Amino acid sequence: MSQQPQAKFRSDYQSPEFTISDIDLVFDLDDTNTFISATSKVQQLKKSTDLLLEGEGMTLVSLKINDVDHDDYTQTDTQLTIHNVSGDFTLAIVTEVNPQENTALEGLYKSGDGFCTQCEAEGFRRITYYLDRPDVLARFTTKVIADKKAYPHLLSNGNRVSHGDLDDGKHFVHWQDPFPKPAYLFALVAGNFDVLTDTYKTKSGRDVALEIYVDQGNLDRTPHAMTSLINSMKWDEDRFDLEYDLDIYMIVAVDFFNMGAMENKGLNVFNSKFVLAKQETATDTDYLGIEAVIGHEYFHNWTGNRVTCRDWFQLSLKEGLTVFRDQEFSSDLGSRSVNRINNVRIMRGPQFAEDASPMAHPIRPEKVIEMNNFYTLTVYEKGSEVIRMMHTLLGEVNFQKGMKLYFERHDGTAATCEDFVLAMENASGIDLTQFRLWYSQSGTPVLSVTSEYDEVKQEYALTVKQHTPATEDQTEKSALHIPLDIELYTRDGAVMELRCNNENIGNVLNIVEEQQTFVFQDVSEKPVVSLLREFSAPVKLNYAYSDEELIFLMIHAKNDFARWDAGQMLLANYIRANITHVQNNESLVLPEVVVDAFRGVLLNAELDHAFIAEMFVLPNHNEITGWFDTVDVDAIDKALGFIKQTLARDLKDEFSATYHSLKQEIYSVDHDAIGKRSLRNCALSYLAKTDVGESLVEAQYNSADNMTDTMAAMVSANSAELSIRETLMNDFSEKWSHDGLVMDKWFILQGSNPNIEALSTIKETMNHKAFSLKNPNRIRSLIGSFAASNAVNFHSKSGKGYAFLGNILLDLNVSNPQVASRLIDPLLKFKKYDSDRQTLMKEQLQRLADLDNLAKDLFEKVTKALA
Ligand code: B3K
Ligand code: ZN
Repeated sequence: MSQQPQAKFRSDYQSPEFTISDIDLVFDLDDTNTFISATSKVQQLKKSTDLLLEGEGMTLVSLKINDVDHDDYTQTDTQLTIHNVSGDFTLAIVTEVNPQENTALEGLYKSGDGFCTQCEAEGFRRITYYLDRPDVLARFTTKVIADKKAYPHLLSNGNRVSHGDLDDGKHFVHWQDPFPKPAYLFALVAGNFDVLTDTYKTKSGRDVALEIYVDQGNLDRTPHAMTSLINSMKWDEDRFDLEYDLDIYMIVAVDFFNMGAMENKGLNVFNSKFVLAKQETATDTDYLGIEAVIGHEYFHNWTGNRVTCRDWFQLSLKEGLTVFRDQEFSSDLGSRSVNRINNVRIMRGPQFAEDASPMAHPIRPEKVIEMNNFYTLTVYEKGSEVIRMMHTLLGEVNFQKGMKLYFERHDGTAATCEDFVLAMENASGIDLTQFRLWYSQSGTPVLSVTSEYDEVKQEYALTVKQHTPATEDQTEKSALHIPLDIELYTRDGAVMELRCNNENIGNVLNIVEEQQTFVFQDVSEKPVVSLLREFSAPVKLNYAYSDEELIFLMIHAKNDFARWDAGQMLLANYIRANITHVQNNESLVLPEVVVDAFRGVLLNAELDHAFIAEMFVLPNHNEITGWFDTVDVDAIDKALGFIKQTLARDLKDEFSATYHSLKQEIYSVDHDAIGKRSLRNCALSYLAKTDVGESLVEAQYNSADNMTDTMAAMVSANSAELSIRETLMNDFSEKWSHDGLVMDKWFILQGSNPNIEALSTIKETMNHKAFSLKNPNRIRSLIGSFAASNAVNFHSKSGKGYAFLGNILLDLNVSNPQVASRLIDPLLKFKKYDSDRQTLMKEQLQRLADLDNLAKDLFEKVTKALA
């Protein structure tokens, strides 16, 4: 390491010394020598006469102040300081960049044959020297010049104001964005696309042109994205009273993209994975993912773009809130319970794991070296849970009043998380003083609940203790304001009224102390309590439920989520017990009453198909890892395998009947059809573990007319290690090797192959013609799935899994540090494993730490982990 990367602290925030009100950009696009001229109106705001601009990885060609060459500046690798400037002036800078060589996919780069940009968080500084911070908002105009034949479409933010032909076969398009914006929302795209167009009439009657740009030949995979966009626009009007503001909304799908999508003003750039879908190529999960991500980016237009973040520490202001909005959108359009279940799985699995890792941070981080490292599950998903808790405490009406006030106060500006909470507080009159701690305290709180019934007094007492264990970033923790949603049931399954201090109360208890007791009156019999309904707070719950109580709740709880959660707790009890049995060489057990409870779910005709399928999804390896201080990888695997096998064996007839009764003759993607496929394929995954597995899986693969069913057959063959697996894998690869996006599904199966020879196959797979270490989707599919969801092989005692990942990380450290920094996460969690494994994992981290060109993305994580 030549120079150690420096951390920035939230507490050091200073408002800018200068600002920029307008910037005119001209791009002369070329694969290797692109010239960018940027002319900005600059205003001095404070005393300093040194204008400090950010900029990296480009050549400064010229610099003028008020049209005059200016050479009074100093330059480093990352900054340009222009001396002796004051008042209002015009700054004209010309820079040169090489998009072709930009494999980090930040700034301006080539994706396939086209050009595109990614500027969040700090990519604009790779295009020109600029005040690249979110609290500098400028009006942008952008003129894009490029060869007309190769790049017939030239796109940027805002409205197209002029276009025309130039010499040498070139042409230009001039764009103007009337809304002042921070540089991270800038975008440019150039290429030769097919376009799907439509229009949307807003509720005030304005027509908005909708355009979706995709690689040529992909038009038949765009209708679902368009429908999702139109649904998003309508939903935001109906639920949040928010209307779109420009005359055009464009989405471009690109194949080379570091994340899911980007909400650039009026010109979203998307990973093609979240745009392209048709029956033959996309699964139901893909369809739902597209709807969610299209919604998410669209909702950013208000929560992110109209009101942006003052500084990057406030990221959750836009991300937590926008995730909350997209979750609500998916829940309003589809199944609320299935959505909630899946969001909670992410919290309890990978988000809790992040809290327990060296990267633990509050949803509003205090200290950052590389901002891209903080686009995390904590900022996004836990951030959304924090918004959801406010929604729970305020109710929909007050919450919407809060939103309205927030926009009245902050539209067109850069705001803070505190601004948001204050708006919620002022609009509702509800005191959120203690609640604010959720923004600054990291870690997963643990709620330990005990209960006592007094038959004589007819009183039921719940004692709730909260404790947040220390995290690697923060040792001292205080009591949080936790909304705890509960319900009490009689033996017959009737809901009891909640009476405390002679008053009827609602379902949400306010936990604000380290220990609190709630005494409920007029409780005529010993109740069964349903706790943390809807996962009303992002906490771990400890309560000594008996099997009988959990089975009771699986049947009688009034909402689906509580029923599912009871099922999960019941399974958890036996997963834990069997892990211990494996370790003690005892025989494994799953009592008949438990199997019967699940049989009851499968046969319950009143339940939604999709919901039943969720009931049968066992907690995964990563979630279980979070239950222990030290993890026994092989014991978890055996315990999970045993439970799946036992349910499969004992419920074989029921699964079989379910499987055969849910066959659909005609394919459609409505929620009912998706639910049926989901349950049928869930049954298949269990039946794959029985003697009919090979034939059923083979028959389904051969007769499938859609990717959901094809993949379900392959996933079943993969996880049950059926002998048919090889045949199916070969057939699929022959059929789809021309299509990287479809092949990603196949790469995931290679990466997550439980067979003990998997790693050598994965290494061979890297030579597959559809694989490329340059493409983030391919890397994540093959290598990401191996490191993150192939526990037994990744954590092989030989250390070969770790070394393989280490080698890949050495490569990506140079070519794409952002992707490397996501991939490294499983290695950071070495403290969870036995000492031999710890040594092997740390060796790989040390190899990286020893590099003298370690990217700051990896530097931040590796140094934290090894500290
Ligand atoms: N705001 C972008 C994410 C940017 C990530 C930068 N490393 C997409 C989103 O959250 O909508
Ligand atoms: Zn977002």
